[in-house]
Amino acid sequence: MAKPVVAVVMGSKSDLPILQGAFKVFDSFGVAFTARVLSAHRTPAEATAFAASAEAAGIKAIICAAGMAAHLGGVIAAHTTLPVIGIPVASEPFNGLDALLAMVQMPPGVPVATVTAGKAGGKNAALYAISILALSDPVLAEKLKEFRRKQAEQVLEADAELQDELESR
Ligand code: RP5
Repeated sequence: MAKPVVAVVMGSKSDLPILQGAFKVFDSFGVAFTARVLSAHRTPAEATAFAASAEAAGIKAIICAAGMAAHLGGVIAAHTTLPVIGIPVASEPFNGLDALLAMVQMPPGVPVATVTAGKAGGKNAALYAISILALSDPVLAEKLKEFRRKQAEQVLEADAELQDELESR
């Protein structure tokens, strides 16, 4: 098994469905990752110890998914200078607005890069982490460009399909 270069941290195992998209993206790009359930509130000592040791363990970016009073990204970012990417997770009663506001209100000096809320956030957080890794990895950079090319192709194919459907009405 390759040494993980990205860490995915979730505040609760209930956040896992959001992160399956991230795991899929990392697998398709061949990026080794580790994933942990660590909570800013329920296991603060373990969360901070993990953040403090991540850089020495070879981690280059940390993704944090959390809902409700989503302090996980902030707490992790407070204990490392690695890039931290936050995914706001929706929960009752405020549907993720609570987590989004918690993440985008980091005080100046300790940034958390907050991506799309919810399921799309899992995918985007992984792609963002890959774009960070790609700065010093030309093979990964080329894979990322290829991913964008394919994605554009799929949209153009869908558009052509729609034009055919409209013409044959
Ligand atoms: C947060 O509280 C977690 O990230 C999760 O989104 C939310 C609810 O956690 P559970 O009650 O499902 O464990 O810390």
